Amino acid sequence: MSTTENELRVGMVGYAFMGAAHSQAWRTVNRVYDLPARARMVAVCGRDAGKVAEAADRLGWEEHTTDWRELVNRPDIDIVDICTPGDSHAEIALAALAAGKHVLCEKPLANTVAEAREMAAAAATARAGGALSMCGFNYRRVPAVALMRQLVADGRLGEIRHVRASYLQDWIVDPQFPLVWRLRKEVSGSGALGDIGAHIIDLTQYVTGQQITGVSAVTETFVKERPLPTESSGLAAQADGATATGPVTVDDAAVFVARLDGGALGTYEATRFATGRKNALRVEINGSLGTLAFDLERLNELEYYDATRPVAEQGFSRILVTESEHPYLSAWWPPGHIIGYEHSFTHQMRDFIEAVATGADPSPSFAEALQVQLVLDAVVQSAELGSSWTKVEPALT
Ligand code: 4PW
Repeated sequence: MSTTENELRVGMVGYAFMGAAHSQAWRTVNRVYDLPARARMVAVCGRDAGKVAEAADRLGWEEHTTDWRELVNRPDIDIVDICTPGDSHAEIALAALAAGKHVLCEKPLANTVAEAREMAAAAATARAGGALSMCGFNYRRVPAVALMRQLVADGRLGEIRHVRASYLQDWIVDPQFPLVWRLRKEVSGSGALGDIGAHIIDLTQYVTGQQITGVSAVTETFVKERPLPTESSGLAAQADGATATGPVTVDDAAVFVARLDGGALGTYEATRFATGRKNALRVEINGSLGTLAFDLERLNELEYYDATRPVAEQGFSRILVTESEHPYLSAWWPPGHIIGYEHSFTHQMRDFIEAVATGADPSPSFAEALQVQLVLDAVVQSAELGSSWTKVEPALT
């Protein structure tokens, strides 16, 4: 561990939505968890000098810079946290790994399989020199999801038959919603598929321990042209009021069926056109002995149907995942006190700090995130070929 007095000095690149979520987590993690090292928020990086200075002040970073290369090469930085759009993940991560830094990179790992492969290979090389890396699939760290995985691993569902996952949003239903970076392939790689579909791919594979081996997919771009955005625009952006428009170059929705290597069948739906659904991620697993279901809009709960109980007593029960016996929760509030979206990021930092401080391999590794990228790629290929069955390429070739 390359720390100063058990301190892990963090440099973060990007300070918008994910940067704010990560900052909150870095600020909170030391206060909640008793860890072998403390995170120190040394510097944040962004392209605009004025905005990054303001962000550093607001989010709690000691310093700010506009030069990410300088940041990743600073000797007083141990961890590089990448919260930029996907088009810069590979370049920053490769430079940081080459500089011997531990790297946390937002999902999806990259915009292409080629980039993801290069990143996974660099991560393996850097690992030999002691630098660790992890991809930020934060929903793995929701306690109810971690409990779901434990129950499946304990055999409580028996043989897994069905994996049913959807991630539904509606923030671009209005055709006047502007052409933000998430709608431009050259910046984001893909649309709903990579942004939210990647989460349910990772989550279902994490919970079941099974990997997707093949898919048949359809994708659609419902609104093909949109007004250009104002300079700063995120999930709640405004059009700039002018009449200029540009083409949407990503999918608005992706739907696919899949086979998993443990024999389960999967159905997946990722869309930004589910009117009324704001951030609705749902995963249901049906097994020979029972069913478990998770709904992000009720993230402190897990639905459980135990088919081994006497028939007269069967029925769905609601496990309140709020107790200190549950994953991550013993450090938080007294029993029964709920948590929210942002806690998943604090748990992510907890796990990454723990791994770096003890030298254990964090998960999801870049290799695991590459496998998700290969599924995304198979979905794109299948849709392009008219939903033809497309095998997921193996991560190791
Ligand atoms: O990672 C995802 C984002 O890009 C998030 O989990 C939800 O979808 C919220 O915004 C987008």
